Amino acid sequence: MKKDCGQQWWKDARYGMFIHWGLYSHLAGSWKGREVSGIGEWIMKRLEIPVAEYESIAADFNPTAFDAEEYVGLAVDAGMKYLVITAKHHDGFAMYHSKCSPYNIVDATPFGRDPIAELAAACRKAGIKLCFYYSQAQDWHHPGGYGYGPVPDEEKDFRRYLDEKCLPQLKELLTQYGDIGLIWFDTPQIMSEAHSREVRDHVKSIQPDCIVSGRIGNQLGEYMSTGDNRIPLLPYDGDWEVPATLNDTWGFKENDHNWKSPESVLRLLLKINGRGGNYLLNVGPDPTGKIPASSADILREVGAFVKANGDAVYQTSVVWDYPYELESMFLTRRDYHLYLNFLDAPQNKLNFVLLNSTIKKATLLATGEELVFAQSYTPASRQHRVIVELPETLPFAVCNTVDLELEDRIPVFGTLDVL
Ligand code: JFZ
Repeated sequence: MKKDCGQQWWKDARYGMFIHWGLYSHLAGSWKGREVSGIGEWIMKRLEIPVAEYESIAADFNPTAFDAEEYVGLAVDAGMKYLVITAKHHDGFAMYHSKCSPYNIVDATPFGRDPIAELAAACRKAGIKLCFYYSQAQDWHHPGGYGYGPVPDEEKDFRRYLDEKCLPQLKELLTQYGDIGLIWFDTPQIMSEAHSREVRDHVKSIQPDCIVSGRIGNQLGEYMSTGDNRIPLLPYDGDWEVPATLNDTWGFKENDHNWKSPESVLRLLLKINGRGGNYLLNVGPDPTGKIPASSADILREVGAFVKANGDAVYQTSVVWDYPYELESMFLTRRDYHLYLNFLDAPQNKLNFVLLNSTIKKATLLATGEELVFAQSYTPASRQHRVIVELPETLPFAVCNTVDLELEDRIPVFGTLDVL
């Protein structure tokens, strides 16, 4: 069945911020001199830290540099429209004030503040949609949760976990912080269809407009989530999102400096948008509660482009019948407009084939400057060609956008096989 999340704000948003933040952030990727390989938020499981020892991290967790306005301000500067924060990851620790489990940031740490309440206020002020990640199946702290070490999964009383923790915590999250855009469920593992349905219905009974993400399990999510940085190879007819890291971990690791360049982030964003998807890009706050400067710098640089060229990003629809991929130009579209997002332009020209629609006008999107263009047709090869002349200096170093206003509401493309 075609996935349709039913929420226009999400379809229009196209770009969001993922935040992985929890007790694991305090460890920054190592514990007792051992470094975790791979993703940092899995440190408890990967290094087999006993529950009681992992719990004791809470006593030292004091991320006083956390500033909700700064997080939300960064999302705004980045051009992102929604924010998904880990309310509870697999480690079972609640990053908000939970009344049904004392294992939470307010009751178990010297920090004592509820960052989710602070973020909710900042998001409301800035017009950013607040959303939660919630690990509904894995809980390494509750005896009934999948992955809880001391009890084999086959012997888990998952019902007890659902009743004591998962369902009541979801209720808290959906009643304590105003309207929630979506809940990003994850790793359903062996959850039965009845359990996935129960969790989904529970969310909908409290906030009917809250979207239930792809990984609720048993095909019951309202949109499709891909793997980390993975773009579907074939067109996907429905709502989908790519969750993606900026380096090689979701939770902060002090030794992971493998940052993607602003250029590769932009390439991903535009490629995803052109194929009709949303891009959910992750940041991992450090032990002090700050988003690393290297992440913030990348997001701001990409954000400058996105803000000046928002028409080519937000509210865009899929352009999927363009017959091949261009190496350094990404097409996006929106009502009568085809956007040519290009990373480089030899001889100050864009020169490409197979757009059959008639162009009414060409402008440089960021400045509104009108551009000279020519369209030609070669009958022998049945090939349409477009040449757009660009100004000598362009506003952005990495990527710029030409806005083609077309006669057709949906662009018509030729096919390669006539060449
Ligand atoms: C999961 C989590 O285990 C991980 O810690 C992080 O939160 C990430 C966003 O989600 O990891 C997954 C789950 C599914 C896939 C990839 C990573 N997948 O389907 O490709």
